[in-house]
Amino acid sequence: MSHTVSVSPHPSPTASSTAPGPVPKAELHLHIEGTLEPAQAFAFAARNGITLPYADEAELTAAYAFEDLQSFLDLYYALMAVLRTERDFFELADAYLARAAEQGVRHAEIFFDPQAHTCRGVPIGTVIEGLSRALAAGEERHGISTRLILCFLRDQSAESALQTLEEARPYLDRITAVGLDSAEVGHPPSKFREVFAAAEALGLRKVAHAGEEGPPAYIVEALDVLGVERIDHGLRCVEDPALVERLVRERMPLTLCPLSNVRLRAVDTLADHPLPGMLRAGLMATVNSDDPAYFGGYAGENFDAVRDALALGEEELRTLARNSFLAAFLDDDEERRARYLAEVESHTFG
Ligand code: ES4
Ligand code: ZN
Repeated sequence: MSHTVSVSPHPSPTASSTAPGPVPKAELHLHIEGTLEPAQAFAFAARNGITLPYADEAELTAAYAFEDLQSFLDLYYALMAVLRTERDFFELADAYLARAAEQGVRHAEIFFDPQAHTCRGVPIGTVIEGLSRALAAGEERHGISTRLILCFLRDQSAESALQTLEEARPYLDRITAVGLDSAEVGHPPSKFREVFAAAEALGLRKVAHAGEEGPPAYIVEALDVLGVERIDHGLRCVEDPALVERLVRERMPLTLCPLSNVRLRAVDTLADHPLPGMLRAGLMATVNSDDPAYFGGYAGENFDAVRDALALGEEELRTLARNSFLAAFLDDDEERRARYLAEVESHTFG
């Protein structure tokens, strides 16, 4: 062999950055409480003097065999008992941003559930100060721009949602949008007409979970009654061809969460996920992680899983990444959106 290979003791930054990494993407459907990893839950429990009803991480992880949305939510709310201080919320969000950055996430719009904390006596200010401090440092510490989305629990009353919006008033400079999550069936979007109108009047953007377990009619209500700008999940739109046509025409973003759909049995297996047909139909689909600590993966694992199970090609993956930035609430920073979109177009898949 006559080639001379120069080996430098420190790989140059250019050499390592030419290796194809994960495609740059925005995460638009991520519940920060759903990033609570078993090890972190035990660590927070220990320092807050809380005893979890599980002997160790393995026993806790074994409880992650869900039957449906409600069986997941029961554990999700129970484990939140370990989140008590501003430090807990800061560390939770900072740890998420670190993991997301490794997987090519450049921008994250993050849900939180204030009512799940205020009902336990944790003040909304503790939650928002901790999360927003981590998010504000996200760019410098992890190279990720962020937005914060306050979600109302739809299985709580409309009055409780209104009171939560009122409690959040002093912190609205930290909040971009409101959302709607938790147990869907029996709690249609129209129940929250008033609070979404109030949020809009305060200058907040609007999203809502719809069509995860609930029927396509809930997606229509979220659009027509709440005036949302993205549908979280929206999976069941495929049951209503007229609705699909409308969503395509309006270029309405859908924040799909494939691994969540498998774990909560919205689809039988990942190979049965309707994502490829949704893309072919022209729907503005995005791929997200929902509650990554519970559902087996962060944004990168969700991208990899759909690529492998659904045989998505480079152009479909590029479309998903492009859609994520097009659907992001970056209207106040179009230069940044353009930079992210240019990165997507020039990305080389490995
Ligand atoms: C959620 Cl997967 C899902 N659906 C509805 N609400 C939620 N809150 C956290 N994860
Ligand atoms: Zn969700």
